[in-house]
Amino acid sequence: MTLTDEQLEQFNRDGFLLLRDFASKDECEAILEVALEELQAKREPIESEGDYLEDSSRQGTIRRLRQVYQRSPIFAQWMQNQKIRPILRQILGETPVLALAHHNSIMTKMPHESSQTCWHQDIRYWHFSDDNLVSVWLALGDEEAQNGVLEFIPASHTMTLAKECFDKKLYFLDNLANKPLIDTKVSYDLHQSDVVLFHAKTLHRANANQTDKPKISFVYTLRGISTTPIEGTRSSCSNDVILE
Ligand SMILES: O=C(O)CCC(=O)C(=O)O
Repeated sequence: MTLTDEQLEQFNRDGFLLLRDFASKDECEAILEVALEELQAKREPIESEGDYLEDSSRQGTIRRLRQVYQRSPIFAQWMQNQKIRPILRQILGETPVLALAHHNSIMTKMPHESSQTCWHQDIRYWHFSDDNLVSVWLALGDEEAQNGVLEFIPASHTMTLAKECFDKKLYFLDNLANKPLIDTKVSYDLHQSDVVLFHAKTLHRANANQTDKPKISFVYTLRGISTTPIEGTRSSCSNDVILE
């Protein structure tokens, strides 16, 4: 499967693209089954809401199962699936490589105990030779404003944003100066099997989960083969996988 010229143009213009019903129901259910087992067992490596918020009372609330490629062939299969490879090649303009040091995760938003994710660009804490990186988000259930669906700022991946627009942790400030840009935000309700592709520089955020049901999603990142991790940084700490 490949993107139409219009879809590719849309990705390049907006920095994100929705592919409805991209995965099969069987793929999603198989991923969900293993994800629920891993979540139930609280199998490390995990990022908790406590780590994230620097709040020890939320230490037990899982935010992300990390390094999922290495956990189960079911996860690895999804990340290596053949259907998406031509699309990734179109977007990256060259051979895609799984960049396993970062988004290689089952993401959750747990009811009542999750937090909002503030506006950010993923690239802020990544270290690569350039920013030719794209993430693949797979919805494993319904995602909407109430449980924390992703919101994006169109074209933010192409913008030069002043340092003053960000706080110390490099979150894009939700303030008056940034409001005109934030007001352009876009999001789509997602359903199981929907995929969203987004560029590593696209500003995005998500609400806390205000429903009674966990929201569970899969996210992984690819780099173009000539985009290399900087030696000695966290981005270089993985054996990345070339998808020929
Ligand atoms: O909290 C979320 O669901 C958003 C995840 C996200 O933006 C990220 O991990 O970069």
